[in-house]
Amino acid sequence: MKAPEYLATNPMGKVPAIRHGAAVVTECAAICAYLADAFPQAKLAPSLTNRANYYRWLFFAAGPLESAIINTSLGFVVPKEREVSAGYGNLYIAGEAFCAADVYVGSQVAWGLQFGTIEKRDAFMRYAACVTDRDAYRRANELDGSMN
Ligand SMILES: N[C@@H](CCC(=O)N[C@@H](CS)C(=O)NCC(=O)O)C(=O)O
Repeated sequence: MKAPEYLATNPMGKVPAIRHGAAVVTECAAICAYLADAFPQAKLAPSLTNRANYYRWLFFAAGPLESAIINTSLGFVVPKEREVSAGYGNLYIAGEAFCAADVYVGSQVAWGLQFGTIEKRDAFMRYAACVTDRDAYRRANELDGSMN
């Protein structure tokens, strides 16, 4: 990736990069958007009137999400008082501790995994485990069970 031939394609020396005719595209999100437009028959780009969420998620994943994931993997924690300056704020559903939003979002995820309506991805499984591996969750289940 640092060889001159590859640097001629992507001067940053990073992957991925694609060449399509005369066009060179780097950056994952840009590649996705480019390919969706270049091959409309695949129907991967919504019509212009339905692009609000499409753009939001492409840009969110490319910017805040990538930063959050890399920063976390490097052990960099945004100081609480500086979260307003970070595009992603923090990694919690709401705030920095378990809360009612986790109860509800966690229940939706756990039920979805149980009923097969949510794909069993590692991240979803880990999140569901955090929510269900709690004394309060076990107590609530016992109470539910005793009412049958
Ligand atoms: N923001 C870039 C990230 C690209 C990136 O970080 N690629 C890493 C691999 S995941 C890479 O090529 N690292 C090798 C290097 O920098 O030498 C994108 O969305 O494509």
